[in-house]
Amino acid sequence: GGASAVLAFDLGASSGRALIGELAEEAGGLRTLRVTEIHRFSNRAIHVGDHLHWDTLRLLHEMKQGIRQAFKLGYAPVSLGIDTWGVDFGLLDANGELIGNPYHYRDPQTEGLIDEVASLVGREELFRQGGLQLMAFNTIYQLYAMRKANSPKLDIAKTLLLTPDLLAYLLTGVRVCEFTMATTTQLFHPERRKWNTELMERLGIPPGLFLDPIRPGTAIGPLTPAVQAELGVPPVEVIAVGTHDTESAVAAVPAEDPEFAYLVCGTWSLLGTELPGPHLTPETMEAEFSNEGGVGDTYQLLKNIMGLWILQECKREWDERGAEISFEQLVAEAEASEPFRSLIDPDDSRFYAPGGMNEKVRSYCAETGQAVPRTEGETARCILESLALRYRQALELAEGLTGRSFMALHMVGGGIQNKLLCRMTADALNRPVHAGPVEASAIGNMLLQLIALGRCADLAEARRLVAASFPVETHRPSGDSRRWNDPYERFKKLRGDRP
Ligand code: ADP
Ligand code: LRH
Repeated sequence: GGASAVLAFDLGASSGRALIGELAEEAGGLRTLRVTEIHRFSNRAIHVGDHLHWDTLRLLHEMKQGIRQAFKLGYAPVSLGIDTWGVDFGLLDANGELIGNPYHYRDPQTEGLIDEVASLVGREELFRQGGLQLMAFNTIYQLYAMRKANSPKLDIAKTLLLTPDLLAYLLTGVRVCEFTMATTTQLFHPERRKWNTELMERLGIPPGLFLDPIRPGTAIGPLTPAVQAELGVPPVEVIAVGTHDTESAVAAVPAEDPEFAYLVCGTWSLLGTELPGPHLTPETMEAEFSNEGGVGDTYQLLKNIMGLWILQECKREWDERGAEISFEQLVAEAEASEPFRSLIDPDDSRFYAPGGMNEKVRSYCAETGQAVPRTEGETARCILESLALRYRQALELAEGLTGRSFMALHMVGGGIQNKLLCRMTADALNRPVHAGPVEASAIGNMLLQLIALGRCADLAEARRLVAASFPVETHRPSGDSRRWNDPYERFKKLRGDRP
């Protein structure tokens, strides 16, 4: 323990966790990062009336428990960092108080708004000026929805804080806007590298809400005296890391080749590659890829894929019916089920909203003239094979856009605990999959703290530290990956011409 520990809070859409990172000197001067999980809590959407919200105050409470626990266990972290899912935000009033409960990005308020905003601004302009795949959850549509609903919250709001900045504010009293999260709003101009105030004005979004972005790796301030007193802890420094979880995860990919391909695999699947700047060609727009600001002056060219959300939701239903089936069991049952019996397009919009997921999978299969999954195992197999095929398509698109050829795929995130999915991906791609680390977002979060504290020079050194510290499991294609070619053709047909 002692003076070198840092604390990372990684909040995903399904769970939040607190992890301690400690730099250790090994024999021969090799440094490694030792990571210990000290607190974990569930996170989910709360239905209130017609809306879906995050339980922000409970998240704050759980973070406080994490800080308390870090000191109770004797780690005495010198700093802490927070990374979360993208796009969501809270609004502060003139007295600095949080206005209402922040919306969950799956709130139905943004339905149909991509087309509406596109008819005002033009699709090409929206992409060129925002850099992102046009997805209904992007902050721009959430704010436009509030404006359309004449939300009084928007009228009294003085400052908008994206989720990690909001949580940091509740702990420090300091308001900042961290760059990587700013780039998930679609209101940040990727070429000018500043807020797109003209676009905000056109849509009735008050530009005054937005603070100038700060670089990942900037100190925010210490815990407030009130928080210190409540928890009985010293003034730990809060550092703005790569506060978008996806960017923290990419920072922790232990790749040697700078032109690597990655898949951040959790609730969402983000497949992409790292570039020095945004890639805003018409082809990129057509392929529906995003340009998200990363740490270390990078831009991430990536595709947002619906991901394990679909399986998570099916499991939630089975659990609620009393089946209480673990992910391990589900994976075993999927493995024992017939291959390629039915496929879905994971990015079909019906899978986006929570609830009724089993029925949605069945109806998708029935409507497309396929066998309908009958068991948990068949359902899981259908979802996992479909995801692996979607990863192949996204990887091929990324190669087409960048002219790069990827010899392998790095997979990180909670989803790699599903080794069946890793093996399926290796087979579908007919390329090796390097899986690890699982807790990439939390580790990337720690790396940015270490850089800010001067204990690690830069992103390249940070990635070498990850490579030296965590095992990576390589899944090689099984040799009969040709079996995946016909299903891939079937899969592409299901998606029609869509990229
Ligand atoms: P997020 O950060 O978006 O909340 P995670 O990166 O924690 O998501 O990944 C959660 C996903 O990981 C779950 O939806 C589940 O599919 C998968 N997962 C978690 N634990 C296991 C496990 N033991 N075996 C297989 N899959 C798992
Ligand atoms: C993954 C993620 C992803 C999207 C979504 C809202 O956790 O951050 O990059 O932005 O959540």
